[in-house]
Amino acid sequence: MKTKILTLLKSSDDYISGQELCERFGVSRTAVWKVMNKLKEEGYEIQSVPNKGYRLIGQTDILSESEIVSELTTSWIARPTYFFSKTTSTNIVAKSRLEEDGKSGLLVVADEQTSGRGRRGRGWQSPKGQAIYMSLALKPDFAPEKASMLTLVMAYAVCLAIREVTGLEAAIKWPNDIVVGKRKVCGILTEMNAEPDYIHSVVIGVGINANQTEFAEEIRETATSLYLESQATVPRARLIAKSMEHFERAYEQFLKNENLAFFMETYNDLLVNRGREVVVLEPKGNYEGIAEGINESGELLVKREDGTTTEVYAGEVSVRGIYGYV
Ligand code: BT5
Repeated sequence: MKTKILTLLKSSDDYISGQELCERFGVSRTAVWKVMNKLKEEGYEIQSVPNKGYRLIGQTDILSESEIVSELTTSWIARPTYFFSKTTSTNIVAKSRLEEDGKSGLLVVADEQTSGRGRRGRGWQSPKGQAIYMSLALKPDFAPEKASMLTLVMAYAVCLAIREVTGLEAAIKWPNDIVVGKRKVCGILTEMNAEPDYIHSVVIGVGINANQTEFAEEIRETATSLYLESQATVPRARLIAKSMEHFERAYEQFLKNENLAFFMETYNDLLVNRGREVVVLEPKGNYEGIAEGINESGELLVKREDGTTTEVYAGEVSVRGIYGYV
């Protein structure tokens, strides 16, 4: 009921009377009053005026299950959403929730991570109260080798959501980063539990630097936050909800043909690497070339000096700009 009342308060510019809330939700005045107190405890500013009712004032960055759900417009992605004020890694929690008989599409969000993870054993700095840490767990029935495309679908969705919510010109750094200017604002880690021909679970973890004002020494040169770039506090719950909305739309398209042909052009327009010299860091050795964009399998096409084009598979490599991170 708290989420329903919050959603109603958010959609109304005017006061909503206690009587109306009681009738609409079939509860007592005391119950409504208790919900209002809970919301105030969570940080919402709620005006209550005798004979008029309740009104929500101000826009704050509150991260809670109710706040996220009150912003959600998806039909099955991020339903349910589980929120934790602190966790080890949302990827770990999402995987175990799904495998303990959870629903495909469940989302785990945290306000802080104690062991945030990057790819291949790297870490993800996850301070409290400033950023977004979320993991979407899916149980798809396509072949395991297709799962790496989900990283690209998520990068696309989050990039569109960042643009929509902040107005910043966010771009995708293939395959798993989003950058603003030349610095990283988001990293994505897709992990899969599969047999050779069967996926048990895929977890797509997303870390977004929303409102940090500073970064640790070792990433100061390459990281930034949406707040630092726009000088405006980002409503994290809204950004989460918008990302999920774009993901749901794109994922349903993806499922039709199990390839990325449907968004290839728009994706390539958002690609920061396009037309740039890149170094491909492969386990077998590095090479350079010009990144031309992705193909419908999500591979990055890199034109080599000898005129040949290599299709780089997202699962195995990193790509750097020739003079630095981008
Ligand atoms: C990534 O790895 O970029 C994937 C990050 C995924 C984080 C999310 S948060 C929710 C979910 N739960 C998790 O435990 N993880 C996911 P990679 O491409 O390997 O980049 C990692 C590197 O980025 C590190 O080695 C640092 O150099 C740098 N880094 C660490 N924290 C950062 C931050 N907050 N912002 C920007 N760069 C960061």
